[in-house]
Amino acid sequence: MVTEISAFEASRAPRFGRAAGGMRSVRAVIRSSGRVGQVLRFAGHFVEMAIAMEVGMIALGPVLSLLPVADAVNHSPEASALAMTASMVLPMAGWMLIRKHGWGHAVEMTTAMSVPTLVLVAGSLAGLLPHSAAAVGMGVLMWAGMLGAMLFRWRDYTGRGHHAHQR
Ligand SMILES: [Cu+2]
Repeated sequence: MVTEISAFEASRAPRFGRAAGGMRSVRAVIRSSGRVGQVLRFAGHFVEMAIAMEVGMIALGPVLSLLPVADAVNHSPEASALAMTASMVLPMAGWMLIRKHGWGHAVEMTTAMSVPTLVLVAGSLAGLLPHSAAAVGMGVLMWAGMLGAMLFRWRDYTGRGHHAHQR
């Protein structure tokens, strides 16, 4: 019995060693200045901001429903697209400031993510576009805007550690 356990432990030990080594090399790749490291850090920043947006949407939804504007938001596709964009973009910008990306980049990304929706809302209210257009701005163009703003600043969002983002 004892020998069985020790044999089991012996067989597992190298596996843990390999796993630890694997973790170390994953970290080394993430920190490296190579292409793969850059892409991983870029993707990491994107995921962080996406999480801030989802958390904001989930957290601010109930708050919004308590406000006097709730009725307008529920009945107007334009108002609901604007409210949802704000509830996602503002926490994203806040998170960028916390992560020391700087005001410049936060404002730039906020603009890239909000302007398409504002344009579609304006067009919809003017009767030039269908009422459903506003939701396209929020659901698709907001994410495209975020990705675009990040690609535009590729070097800043692939930098190692958050100090790389400060100018
Ligand atoms: Cu951002």
